[in-house]
Amino acid sequence: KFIKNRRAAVLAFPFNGGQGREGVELGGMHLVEHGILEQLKEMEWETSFEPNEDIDTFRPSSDPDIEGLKKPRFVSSVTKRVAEQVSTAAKAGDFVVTLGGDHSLAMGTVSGVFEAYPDACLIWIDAHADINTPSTTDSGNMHGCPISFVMGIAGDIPEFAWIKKCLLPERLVYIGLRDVDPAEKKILKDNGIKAFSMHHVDKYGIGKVVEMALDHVNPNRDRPIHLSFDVDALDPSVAPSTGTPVRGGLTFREGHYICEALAETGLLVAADIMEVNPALEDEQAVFQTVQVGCSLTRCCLGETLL
Ligand code: HAR
Ligand code: MN
Ligand code: MN
Ligand code: MN
Repeated sequence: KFIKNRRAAVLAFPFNGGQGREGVELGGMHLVEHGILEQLKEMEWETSFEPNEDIDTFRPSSDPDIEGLKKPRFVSSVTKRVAEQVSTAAKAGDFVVTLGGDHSLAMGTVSGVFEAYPDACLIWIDAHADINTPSTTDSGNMHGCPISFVMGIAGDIPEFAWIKKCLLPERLVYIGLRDVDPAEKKILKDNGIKAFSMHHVDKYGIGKVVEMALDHVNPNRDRPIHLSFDVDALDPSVAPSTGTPVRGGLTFREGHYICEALAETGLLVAADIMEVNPALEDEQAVFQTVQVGCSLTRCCLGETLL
């Protein structure tokens, strides 16, 4: 009902400025080289593709830390561009697929989706909560902070003044968490944010967890859904080529089930596939990670097993 004309806008952002490891900027193009655009066409989606090859021109000549945040101006200018492209495509009724790049890009994808669909909800699949504020982050890496900015709890930083407080705590739900900083646990608790960790996946099974997650953020099944999928939510045996792998993650099927079940609602309007880093691990590991990135994307766009 939200997606018109079965058109998918695929946006790649070759960006690594939200964290410290080179190579994550190559993730999106690897999915494209692996054939994601042809695969979506095969599924009868009309596709457009924007590679954003000029992203390095957004890098400021000087970018000192702000409140401990690293490369803040670079992150801000790139994610502002992300937000513009995402909201334009979403307002046109396209399904928006954003290929990272690191997860700081979600400052832009969430801003863009909620600009087009203010009543949307956000389902965040990750080993990490990515909700650190400038005052709580230990690393200063902005891929650990995007949610605090779109939720309006990051404090007033002029360089990020373009970001609107667009995400209410009750419109966010997490699945897959297992490496959450103590200060982030407090933020989740203080804001009453719903989160299903790997403990809950073990306890209830992924089918029940997805149902409970939807019941929380989308009880009447009438809101548009934005899925932000960090491939490090998957177990490192499934998606090894990523910058911050954590043991004990989602299985191959659990990851795909989430995408299939959300596609099945008919409410999914945008999907981010983030943190694929083809510079990490061996050739076989990279192939496996890129391949799983492609198959998760296809599931988001409605691929089924039967
Ligand atoms: N919580 C840590 C930090 O803020 C690590 C988070 C980063 N890793 C990610 N994000 N890939 O999902 O630095
Ligand atoms: Mn390559
Ligand atoms: Mn993440
Ligand atoms: Mn993560």
